[in-house]
Amino acid sequence: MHSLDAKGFRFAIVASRWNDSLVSRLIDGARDALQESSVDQTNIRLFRVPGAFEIPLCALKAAQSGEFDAIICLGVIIRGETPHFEFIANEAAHGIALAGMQTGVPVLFGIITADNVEQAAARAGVRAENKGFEAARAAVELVNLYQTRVGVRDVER
Ligand code: DLZ
Repeated sequence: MHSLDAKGFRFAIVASRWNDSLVSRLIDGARDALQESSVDQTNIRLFRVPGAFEIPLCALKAAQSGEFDAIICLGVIIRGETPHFEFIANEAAHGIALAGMQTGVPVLFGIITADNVEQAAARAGVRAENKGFEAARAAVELVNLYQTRVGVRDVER
């Protein structure tokens, strides 16, 4: 595990409301990871969308705004009895990748895709067992790698 700091960088969390009790745990995990990397609470904005299908557009708009150095996408998609799961999961993954490629802003995939609630809950635990924590750690690594706001870091330290 790296111990990078991300002080001065700004993050958006885009989180869906479906399976909210689990998504809330992902949001907590992401906030924990950012806090551990010295990110100020005021530099974290949370946007909520109805379901995972709606995450990509919100992520794209956040990335296009120029207000954020990375976007962390969080959601929980649980397989049901219809092909809904495949459509939603595929579009969410594809749209999130596209948002990053179109804007050059790192857009992280912190979406659990699980066969059932138990599987999903196991991925919404603590630290390394939490997809939100994991995605936020990756975001911290990437903002350091790309230094999106070259110069600002030095001034703020
Ligand atoms: C409709 C739907 C279903 C069946 N399952 C999920 C899910 O497990 N996780 C999730 O985030 N969203 C789900 N949705 C909602 C869709 O993502 C979307 O919000 C609606 O189809 C409206 O566009």
